[in-house]
Amino acid sequence: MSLDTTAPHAPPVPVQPAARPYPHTGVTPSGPGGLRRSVVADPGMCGPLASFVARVGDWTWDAVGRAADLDVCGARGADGDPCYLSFHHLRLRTGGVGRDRAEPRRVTFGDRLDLRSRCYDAGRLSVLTSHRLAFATGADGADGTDGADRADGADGAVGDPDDETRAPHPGSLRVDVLNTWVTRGEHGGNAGLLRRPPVGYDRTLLPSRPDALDPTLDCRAARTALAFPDPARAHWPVAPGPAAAVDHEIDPVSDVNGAGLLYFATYVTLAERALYRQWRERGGSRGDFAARALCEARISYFGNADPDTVLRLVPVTRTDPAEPGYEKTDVTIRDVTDGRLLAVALFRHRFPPA
Ligand code: KGJ
Repeated sequence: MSLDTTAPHAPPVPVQPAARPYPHTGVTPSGPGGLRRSVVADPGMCGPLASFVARVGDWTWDAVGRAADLDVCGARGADGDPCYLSFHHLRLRTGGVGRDRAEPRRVTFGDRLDLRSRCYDAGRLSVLTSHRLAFATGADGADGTDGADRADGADGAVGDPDDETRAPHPGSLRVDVLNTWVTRGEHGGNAGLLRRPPVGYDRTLLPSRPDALDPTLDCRAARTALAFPDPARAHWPVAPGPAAAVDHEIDPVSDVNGAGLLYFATYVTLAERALYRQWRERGGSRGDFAARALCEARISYFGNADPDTVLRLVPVTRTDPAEPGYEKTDVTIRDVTDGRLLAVALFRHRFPPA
């Protein structure tokens, strides 16, 4: 035990030693295509939503590599060219209400998290990975559970098809990610990626994706309607204020990944930045923007772009007429030069948390 010496005039306050180390990268297999991972949140995955999403991306590649028994980072096609397990669709949903909502931004240094992931064969060279993440309350589940129960609920095992479309439980969040194997076309560059399997990829090692987890129809609709289908909120009016299109020149300092592609998490950063700028132009404060609770974030990736490209982001925000602090924003990302659609994103926020 050590003593707090920062307040010399106050009686010494005993400081408890930090909990004993948690298995930082503890990973155990969990049924077909599945794994369970113990995580201690480190600075690299905390703060910006995109940092958290980037970590989910790393977990996804690792999970697929284990499930399909493949070196995902070193994958190459029959011609020897690199193949990338590209991010095609990502949907993050948070469980809980008010300040107890399990939001990525609530994750802070040292949090113990319990991750359950399962990879599914999603056809056409695609893999769907479903992640469920719960805040654990002690190194070994000091609340009397082992943390995993909190991720999945007591009433459904991971992999139970009946369970797969469930919204996340209070205290947990889920992220469903669709990845597709791609390579660069014969002219190189990022604009015309092609579907291509790497040598050694055996989709039969993965269980089949439950139909309810298939995002294809929604993504196809989003591509034409520039918003994901959402009949329950179709009556929400567009919030008054400027459309606030934001142009962004792809920044080689921060936007490009180690393979020279526009990083999938960068799309999230740019879309959120467009949202923030529009919020400010509507008169919202910095503090209020940060105080909003994220209910859902979703993005479909339709194309990539070369580093000299200028992107145009257009956010359209709608407000719940029955609860003015409840908003959703659809964001499109295009190549300014030819108008090519690169992505459609969605964010749903509640403010103030209730
Ligand atoms: N999500 C789900 N389904 C989709 C999506 C999507 N985003 N887009 C299209 N689909 C569905 C369509 O509805 C079609 O369904 C089918 O997929 C083929 O679409 O009508 P159906 O056949 O039933 P499409 O557009 O014809 O596919 P392709 O032309 O073959 O293009 C697929 C690509 C994956 C090549 C293309 O969508 C693409 O380039 N997407 C961008 C991927 C990307 O750049 N991601 C971020 C890059 N970075 C990373 O991934 C990484 C690893 N990183 O670290 O940054």
